[in-house]
Amino acid sequence: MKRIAKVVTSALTTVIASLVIPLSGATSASAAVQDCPSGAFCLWSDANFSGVMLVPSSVGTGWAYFGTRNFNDLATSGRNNSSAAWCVFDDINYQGALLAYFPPNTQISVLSSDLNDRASSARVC
Ligand SMILES: [Ca+2]
Repeated sequence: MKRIAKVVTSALTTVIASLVIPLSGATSASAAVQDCPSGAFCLWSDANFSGVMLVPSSVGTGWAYFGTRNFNDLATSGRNNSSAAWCVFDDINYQGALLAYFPPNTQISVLSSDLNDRASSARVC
């Protein structure tokens, strides 16, 4: 009986440990420029690559409307880790003013106040 209890306790400990690891991983995430994957183009809602991060390159060579991820008119900083240039636009479907141009492997830590919180789409350009 004692041996069975020990095996059950051990199994429960393993299950609990496997439940705790994903939770702690999710809560420890904090946005930083290093979070932008290699080869990706990334935008953040706040200055200096902080706040919520959106990765327009994750859907291909363009993201036509940031509102699909509740990121419309929020971008404040960006990092281009890709070998292609990326352009950020004021309106959906790559329309409106060109707010920012990111040559390959460049970053903007804070968009100027007249361009901040306006981006609605981005694509390779
Ligand atoms: Ca906009």
